[in-house]
Amino acid sequence: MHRQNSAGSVRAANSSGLQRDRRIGLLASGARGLPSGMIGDDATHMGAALALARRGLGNTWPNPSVGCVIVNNGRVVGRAVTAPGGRPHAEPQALAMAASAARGATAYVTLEPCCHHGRTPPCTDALIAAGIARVVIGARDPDPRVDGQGVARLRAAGIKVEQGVLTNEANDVLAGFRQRITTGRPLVTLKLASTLDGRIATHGGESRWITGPAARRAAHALRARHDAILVGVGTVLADDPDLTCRLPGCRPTPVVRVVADSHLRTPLTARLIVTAQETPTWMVLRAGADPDRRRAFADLGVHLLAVGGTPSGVDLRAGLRALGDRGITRLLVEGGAQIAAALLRDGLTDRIAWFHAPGIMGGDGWPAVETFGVDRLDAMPRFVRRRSVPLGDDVLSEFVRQA
Ligand code: AOF
Ligand code: ZN
Repeated sequence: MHRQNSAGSVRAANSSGLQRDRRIGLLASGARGLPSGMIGDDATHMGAALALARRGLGNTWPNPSVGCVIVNNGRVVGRAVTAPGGRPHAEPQALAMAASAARGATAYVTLEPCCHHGRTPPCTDALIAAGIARVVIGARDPDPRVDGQGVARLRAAGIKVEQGVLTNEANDVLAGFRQRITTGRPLVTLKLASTLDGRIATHGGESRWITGPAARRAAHALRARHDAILVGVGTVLADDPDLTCRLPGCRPTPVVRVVADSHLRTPLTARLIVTAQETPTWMVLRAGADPDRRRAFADLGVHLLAVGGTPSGVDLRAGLRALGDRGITRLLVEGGAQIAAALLRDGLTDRIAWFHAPGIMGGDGWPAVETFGVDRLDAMPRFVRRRSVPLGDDVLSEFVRQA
C-alpha cells in the first residue's frame, strides 16, 4: 500500500519534468519526430535519471552523483540519487523504493553500476538479486575497480545492458569525478563577475555590487553544485567573505571553503576561520610556513594542506592535487585576479562561469584576471561557449576549455 502510494506520487510529481526531459531526450538522441518507442522512452527515463544526478552535485564527494530510475511496464516504480557523502549509492535506494515491482523492470542508471566490494556491496549484485531484466547506462565508470566490469557482470547474469543513451550529458554530470580519477585533481570552474570590460572593482576598491540580485542568486546556486570553493588570501583580506551557499534549502552538506595562503596571512578573526567549526575551512599553505601560526589555525578547526611554493604563492597544481587526494571532485574558484591568472597560465581551468554586468570602468578598474604572460594569440587559452543565460540586465556565460 505504502509502496504503491509512493510510486504513484513519484509519477505524479515527475510527470511535467518527464515531459520536458522527453523533448530534450528526443532531440539529444537524434530521434526527433518519433511518435514513441524504445529510443524515445530510453532517452526520457535517462533524462529523468540525469536530472536526479544533477541535484546531487556538490554533495556526494568523493563519490560521483548518480541518478537511477526504475521503470516497470512504462511506470516509474523507483528513483534515487546517490546519498549525501556518497553512500548509499543510487541503485539500492531506488530498488528499495520499487520493492517487488523491480522484478522484470528496466533500471536507468547515469553511471555504470559498481561491481566491487568497497564501503558498500556491489550495485550489480543488488540489481541482479532484485530481478531487474534490463539496465540502461549513461556513462562508463572510469574507476579502475569498475570500468566495464560492471557491464560484464550484469550481462553474465543474463541482464540485457544498453549503453550510449544520453552519454554526453551523463559524462558532463560525471566530469568532476572523472577528472579526479584520471588526473588526481578536481574539475576546476573559474567564476568571475565583472563589467563588460572585465573589471571587478574601481581603482579605490569599490566592488559591491557590480552584478544585480539575479546574478548573485545564480552565483549561490553555482556554489550549491560544487564540493569546494577556493579563494586566494588577497580576497580574504579585501572582502572577508563567508563563502557559504545562502539559498534556502540549498544543500544538505556544507561546502568546503579553501584558502590558498602561502604564508598564513589570513587573520585568525576572518569569518572563514571563526566559522570553521560549523562549515569546513581548509588552507593550502607552503610547507615552510610558521609552525606556531599553523597550530593556531589547527586549534580553530582549520584543516591545513602543506604543499610546495612558487615565486607567486603556493604551487596551485600541487594544491589541487591535495584537494583531489582528499576527495574533492568539483572546485569553484571565486577569486581573486592572481589565482585566476595562475590557473589560466598553468592550463588548470576546465570551465569558466562569467557573469557580465552592462557597465564599463575602463582601465582605471581592477582587472578580473591579472597579467599572465600572453604575448602571442596562439598562447592565449581558448574556451568554447556552452550557453548564455540572461539574468536581469546581466548575462551568465558558461565556457569549457577548448579540447
Ligand atoms: C554506483 N552507484 O550511486 C555511485 C557509484 O567506496 P564505495 O563502495 O562507496 O564505492 C565508490 C565507487 O562507486 C566510486 O568510486 C564509483 O566508482 C562508484 N560510484 N556507483 O553504482 C552510485 N556513487
Ligand atoms: Zn554502487
